[in-house]
Amino acid sequence: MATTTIKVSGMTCGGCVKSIENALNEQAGVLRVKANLDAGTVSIDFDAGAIAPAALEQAIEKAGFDVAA
Ligand code: 9UX
Repeated sequence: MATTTIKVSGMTCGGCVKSIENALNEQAGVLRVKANLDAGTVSIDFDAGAIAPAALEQAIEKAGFDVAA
């Protein structure tokens, strides 16, 4: 298992948090998602053999949020 923390901009309310968590939880290989609204970060536990970190970022962007560098 791997863990990554991604900085997300545009995550400004509890609804945003839910949207991002839902988008990530839909991805095969994602085990656990925890978004931190105050910090603007999303921490994700995932199976590195099943999904690449870039795909996690793409799922966030597809949900309408920007991933910070
Ligand atoms: Mo609340 Mo977050 O309307 O986009 S869901 S700001």
